[in-house]
Amino acid sequence: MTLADKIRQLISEAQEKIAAADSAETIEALRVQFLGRKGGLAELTGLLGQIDPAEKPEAGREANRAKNEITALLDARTAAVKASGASGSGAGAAKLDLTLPGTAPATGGLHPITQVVDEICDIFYRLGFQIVSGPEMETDYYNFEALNIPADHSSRDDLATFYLENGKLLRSQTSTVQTRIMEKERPPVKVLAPGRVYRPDATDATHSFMFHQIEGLFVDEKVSFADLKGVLLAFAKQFFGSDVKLRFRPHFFPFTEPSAEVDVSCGLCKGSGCRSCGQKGWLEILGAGMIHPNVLRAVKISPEKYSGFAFGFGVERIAMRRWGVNDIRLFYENDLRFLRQFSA
Ligand code: 2U9
Repeated sequence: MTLADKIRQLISEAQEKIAAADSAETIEALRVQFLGRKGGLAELTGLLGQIDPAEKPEAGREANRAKNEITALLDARTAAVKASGASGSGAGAAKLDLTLPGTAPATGGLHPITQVVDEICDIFYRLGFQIVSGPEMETDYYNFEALNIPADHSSRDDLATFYLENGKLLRSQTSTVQTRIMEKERPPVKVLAPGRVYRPDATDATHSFMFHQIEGLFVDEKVSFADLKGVLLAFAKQFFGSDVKLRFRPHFFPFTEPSAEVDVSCGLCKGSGCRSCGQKGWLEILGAGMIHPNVLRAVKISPEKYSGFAFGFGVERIAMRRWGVNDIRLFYENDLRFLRQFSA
């Protein structure tokens, strides 16, 4: 056996022993055994001077390889043993304690607004509504014109809508989505459009330049105001609780006629009046009405044959009611102390 063969044998022996080492102490002992001043490799390289000069170059190369390889194996094994937590088996050494409670991995949670949107979509989905979405950058036509909003209406003012340099605007309501759907599809159309809307309001505790809306719409033959009340009551009972009551107050919207603002009975005082509802017993949650004939005509649906209802609400407002949040800005500040309170 040449000296080079002996060195190769030493490498295999080292590989085997290092792979089986399970503590820092054993690894250190192997380092001394193979690479120490009086170790296996030193002993073999000490023989270099006595061998046939023809065998020297190969033996020299193998000796170098042995040093590098064994060092790398020892280092890798040290890292592996450290990572597994077993740093030693001797007295005083920390051992892997399988009875210790584990460290829970850090997990995220859904944003409270997302939670409310998901829950509301879920309820309307079960009532037969299809969930749809559309662009946030819109045209004047879909945001105003098709919705029967007159040219001089205050919501068209540039203090009420964000106009863009490309002639488009940031939608100020999600009704744009339903109009796009009605253009493409024929009744029955039963859709729910959740999404972000933008209005250049000065930011304060109850206003934000961006918020979330959910609007729904149902168009078919013989859809009546009674259907609207039935659907909204079914929703309110699932979302707020089965003993909730609804109150419809007459209102005006250009895109619905007749229109109403809808209140829910206060969940705290059950209608008798308390601080939470400002002694009124009712909380306003949404707007609704029968789709204006002009809106149906704009999408070439005959108001003589078809009718429909629509409704809309602000998600932040409902989320604030649900959790008693008193400042809308908290939803957008990414403050984990606030957000963590909503992770399920
Ligand atoms: C089409 C036609 C009509 C959707 C409706 C409301 C009433 C409403 C507001 C509630 C608070 C918006 O977020 S908010 O500021 N919405 O009161 N929205 S009826 O009517 C439509 C929708 C689509 C084609």
